[in-house]
Amino acid sequence: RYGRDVPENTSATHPLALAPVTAPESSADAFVADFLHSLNFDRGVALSASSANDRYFALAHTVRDYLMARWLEDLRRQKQSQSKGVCYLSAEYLLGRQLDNNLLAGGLADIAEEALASCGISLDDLRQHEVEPGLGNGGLGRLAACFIDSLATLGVPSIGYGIRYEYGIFRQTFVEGQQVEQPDSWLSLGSPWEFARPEDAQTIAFGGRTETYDDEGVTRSRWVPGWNVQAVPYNYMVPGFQNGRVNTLRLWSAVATNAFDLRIFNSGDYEEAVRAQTFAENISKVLYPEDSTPQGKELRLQQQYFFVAASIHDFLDNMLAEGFDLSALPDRVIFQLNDTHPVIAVPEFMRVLVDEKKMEWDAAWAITRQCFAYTCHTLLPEALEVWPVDLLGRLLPRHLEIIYRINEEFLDAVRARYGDDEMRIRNMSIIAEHPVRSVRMAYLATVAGARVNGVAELHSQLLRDKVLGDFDDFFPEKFTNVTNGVTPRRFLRLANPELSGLITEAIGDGWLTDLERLRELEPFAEDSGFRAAFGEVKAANKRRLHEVLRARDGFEVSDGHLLDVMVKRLHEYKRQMLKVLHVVSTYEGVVSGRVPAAEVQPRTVIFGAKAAPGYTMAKRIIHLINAVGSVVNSDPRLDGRLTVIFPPNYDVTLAERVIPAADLSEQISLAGKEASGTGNMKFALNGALTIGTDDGANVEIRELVGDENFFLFGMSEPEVSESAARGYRPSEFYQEDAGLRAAIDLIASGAFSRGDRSVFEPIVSNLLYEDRFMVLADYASYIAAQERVDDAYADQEAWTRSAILNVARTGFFSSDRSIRDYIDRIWHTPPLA
Ligand code: CJB
Repeated sequence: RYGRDVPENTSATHPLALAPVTAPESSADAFVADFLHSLNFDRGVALSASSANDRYFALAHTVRDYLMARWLEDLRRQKQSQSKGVCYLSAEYLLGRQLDNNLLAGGLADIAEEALASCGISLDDLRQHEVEPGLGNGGLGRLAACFIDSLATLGVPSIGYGIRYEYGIFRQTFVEGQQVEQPDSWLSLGSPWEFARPEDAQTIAFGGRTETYDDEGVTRSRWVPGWNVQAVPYNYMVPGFQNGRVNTLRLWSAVATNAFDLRIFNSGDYEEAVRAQTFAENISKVLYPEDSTPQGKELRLQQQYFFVAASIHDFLDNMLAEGFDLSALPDRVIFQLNDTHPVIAVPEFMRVLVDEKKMEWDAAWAITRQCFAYTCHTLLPEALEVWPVDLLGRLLPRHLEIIYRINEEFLDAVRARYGDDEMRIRNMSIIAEHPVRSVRMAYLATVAGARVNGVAELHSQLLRDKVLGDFDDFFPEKFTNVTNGVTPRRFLRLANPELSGLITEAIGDGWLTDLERLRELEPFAEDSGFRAAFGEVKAANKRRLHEVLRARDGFEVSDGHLLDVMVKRLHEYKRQMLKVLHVVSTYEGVVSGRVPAAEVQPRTVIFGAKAAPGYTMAKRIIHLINAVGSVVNSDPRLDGRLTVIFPPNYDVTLAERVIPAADLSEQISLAGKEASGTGNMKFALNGALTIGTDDGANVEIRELVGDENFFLFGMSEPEVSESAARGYRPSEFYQEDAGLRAAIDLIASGAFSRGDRSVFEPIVSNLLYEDRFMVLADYASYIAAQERVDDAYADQEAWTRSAILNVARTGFFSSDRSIRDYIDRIWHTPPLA
């Protein structure tokens, strides 16, 4: 489907330039020739002298060449058709490795494997060579990566815009059980997937002041910036799944406008001469390793403005037809704001329309309100981004004026509706007065956006009821839900080839682009032969994971264990602590002699989690997990029946190995705190059963798979709210529950810290006296649910049946469905002709 009938270089003058751009011929022999050509001519080496990196690059370039003709065609069509498209604005794209995805999308995997084998090269070795671009923190960034895959697969005219961080999410190592961060220099050997386009650079201004001036009798405002940087775009192909479509991801890199000051350089002050360069280039230097808690850092605001300003100008300059009537923009583009990070795009867009294009304010505002939509990804109040007015005014003075005017007019409308209800006005103002005067970016996005969506049913409801309740009252028509999804190409087909093969054998391969068809697997749950094959796939995935963990980290994992997995960012609301208490309770039961080791269900618990470098409590919890692991794993009294493994540096590549092997998926956040979760979907689709609270998308997973195939525990969101309102006292749970008390006391005793009680004391006292996320309140219910897990796992036939039903019933969670929902509920984009 990536055939050869592609566009003509219609504007060129040489007769040969009128010939179609042709894709190479798809055969193993042709592939060998192209691969060797790339090795010789792009890398400048002979096969016999080539390094693994040379071969990986040559392979990637060959794959690129096969996709190129379609990419050029799609770029041309998107520009020519002028139909409505999506600009997805996201500060993060957690892409994962590209090679396999692009081989799959291009339908080239078999040919490439055969071609390389004929040169004595293993495709698998080259796969391992790729350093994944970790340009995101966690769920939000991975969601953006799944969405661009689905946009391309569905053929939606779209472009993803973001930042080309020179350093992505840090590499996590453990030193004596504690997290140590190393820079992620993913570009040190270059990336074969990117195309620098310095000729499309945009100049991005900062600082300075504003002024008014007389424009032929009209008084206008303008920005007189203080300094600027160049935003250089890098394009990445985003191929659809075997549909001949290739979209674009465009990531911006910051470069100094003037590389250095030659006069100062010649005077010998080399440091000063390059100061401006360093300053400018810092903007895209490193991804902020925060997840859910914004850091009020000036550089972060610079990053945000840098990429959205570059993206808006890029779209207006390069994607619109000559003489485009700007009042038609709402029929041409929708800018989707992935959380609050890109929200500064709203005043930038207004500034362009009003100051640069000289449009009337009201007309510009009417356009803006239709051209943006906002996705909120959180419920934690502290995660709603705010920017101090001082900082924003210093960095972007004209934008601050525009925000003030938007707010003034909005509050006038609020007054017109509700009268002088000062409390309400204060609560709804885009400008917060306390503790410091700040701009509330989520409110700005809500006021400006045509639509505001949450990322799971419960989350969207709580947004309407609580976080943005006043806004829902004022603009009820804006609020909608789009439940998250994950791409089945990466997280089923590529991550779990054995299960994919089994599914395809049973129901054909239509499920890869129509995931609801997994329903057709339901009857196979009753088929003992299928169950046996399914069980064999799980066992093979476990063996494969064991090999990876052995090679990667030197872990030895036992066979025959229930594989219990909790992988996600380390955050108190996600409650890794609850999982630790379960492990400690099991351990304590055996070593105290209350439970014979022989009665313990053999389990391996795998954790994977990075903590934000400045998040002390999260880092302590990592330390505790490692400490518990080293004690539990080496205590002979457990008879090898309980193992805790915490491979460092959990990333997309490791996720693709861990998830297909898991039996049990831990989704145990306090109800009302996890907006959606997407790991939960990946596990269910790969046949793990979930132990989870009624939170985020767990609610929808449970509804779909059925109560009997899901281990529910814990308080519901209304119960959590009631408990908080009554005044939550965690120590009461400690007093009343002997098992809980024994587990906490064991941690407090220094049993996991060589007798030093001080090491984990902050964790213990936090649990006993604060416990903001109510770990102790849900402990008993969690332990009871884990006992149900043990009982269920003892009946392997029934367990496998449930696992198959999890796969069969979770097709809803394809990101293709999410994108269709965005199209129906928010974007209203037609498919590209
Ligand atoms: N999320 O990953 C992040 N980072 C944030 O700063 C805020 C939210 C997560 O987004 C995911 C995608 O929507 C959600 O599934 C997840 O619940 C949320 O925590």
